[in-house]
Amino acid sequence: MSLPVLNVINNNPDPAGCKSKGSCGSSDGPKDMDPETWEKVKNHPCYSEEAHHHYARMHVAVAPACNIQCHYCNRKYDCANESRPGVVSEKLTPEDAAKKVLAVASTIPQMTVLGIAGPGDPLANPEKTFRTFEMIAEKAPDIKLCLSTNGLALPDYVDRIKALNVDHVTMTINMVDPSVGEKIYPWVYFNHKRWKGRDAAKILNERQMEGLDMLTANGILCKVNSVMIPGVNDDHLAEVNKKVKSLGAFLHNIMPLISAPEHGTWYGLNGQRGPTAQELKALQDKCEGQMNMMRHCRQCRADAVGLLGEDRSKEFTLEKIREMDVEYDLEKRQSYQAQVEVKRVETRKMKEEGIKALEEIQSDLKLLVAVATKGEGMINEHFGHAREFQIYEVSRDGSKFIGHRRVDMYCQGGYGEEDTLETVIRAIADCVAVFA
Ligand code: CLF
Ligand code: SF4
Repeated sequence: MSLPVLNVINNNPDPAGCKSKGSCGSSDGPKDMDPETWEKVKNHPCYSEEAHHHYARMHVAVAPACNIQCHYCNRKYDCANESRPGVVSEKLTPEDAAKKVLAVASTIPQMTVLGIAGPGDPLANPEKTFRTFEMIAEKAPDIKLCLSTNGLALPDYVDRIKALNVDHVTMTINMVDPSVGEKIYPWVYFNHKRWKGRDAAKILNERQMEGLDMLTANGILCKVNSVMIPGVNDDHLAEVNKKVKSLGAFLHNIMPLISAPEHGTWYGLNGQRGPTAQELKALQDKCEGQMNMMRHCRQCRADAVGLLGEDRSKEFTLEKIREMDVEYDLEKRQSYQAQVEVKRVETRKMKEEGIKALEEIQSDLKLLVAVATKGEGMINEHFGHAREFQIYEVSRDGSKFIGHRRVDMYCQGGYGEEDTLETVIRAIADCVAVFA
């Protein structure tokens, strides 16, 4: 049986993590957000934590080249700024990409966002990136356009981004101090020249700050991604957070470095570790008072398709989409999304009632709980079938999504796998309850 218990412990419609009690349930958006911004973020699964239970995004891998080198990247794979290392995407021409978007849009009506996030840097491949966006803006105008970049070329393209109504730009900013940056970036290619060391980091930093300033001035929402690298920039990211907030960034997504020797990255080969889940949470908590933090990122691949955390890319390979009979039906999409909205409003109402019921409780206690879910904000997954648990911090104020922990499936062919159980228990050992 599926239970809508997440209605009570989740679904703050405010991507900003609004703390005001009972005021966040309006379908018009949170009180502290202007309606124009709410309109931009409400169906974007990355910019709104609540939306990610209902709406999907897709990426098209049209941008192979990159103009910088990050120590956590191996060029054989996708851009690690928005992707797990070790993942390779099928590269597409803009024409194939447009066909793929229409094929996905007609199969998955809750797909609302098209992102270009690699496999290299979209703005190091401007013609392919913008040609793809142009075709989608023309053929599927209801789909939001989203771009992820390292920022080096950004100041040169803000006008074009604006002209195409790309409302969402993500920039990976790992430092605001070149002495930290030189430990992350061995070189950047700028003005027909390869720059190394501190000079390279200085150029990157200046271009990123200029780009962020320009985006904000043009009313384009900017999410900042930062890779947390213990011993390199972990103590520095609070300063990055302050700086990007002061320049008007909308959301900050601090992601863990994923590093292993088999990825063949400089960090992987040199034994650089990633942060633990607890270290990541502590840093996110520290920055949270200062600005909106994203905690539901899945570090998806450059050809990801589906809800965050779900991978349907295999259903839409080049070979398959070339054979598909694609019929883009705007009306059908809109009517499906209208049903989703009805569900969302109901869910928010139940959440408000749940929060009201807590009003009498006098306690500052905060507890972590683990939830097994297949999505849509429901507790609807078996314990043994869960491939991940969503972690929530619950208190009398309601609940806050903290992150997800990947696990191996406990149930194997109908039998519990005791070795796996041990690892599941370790993954959620800091939680006081499991909802499944
Ligand atoms: Fe893609 Fe990025 Fe747009 Fe989202 S992803 S380009 S903002 S549509 Fe989202 Fe994926 Fe995390 Fe990126 S979960 S890696 S934050
Ligand atoms: Fe790799 Fe992306 Fe960094 Fe370029 S920006 S080096 S593709 S991680």
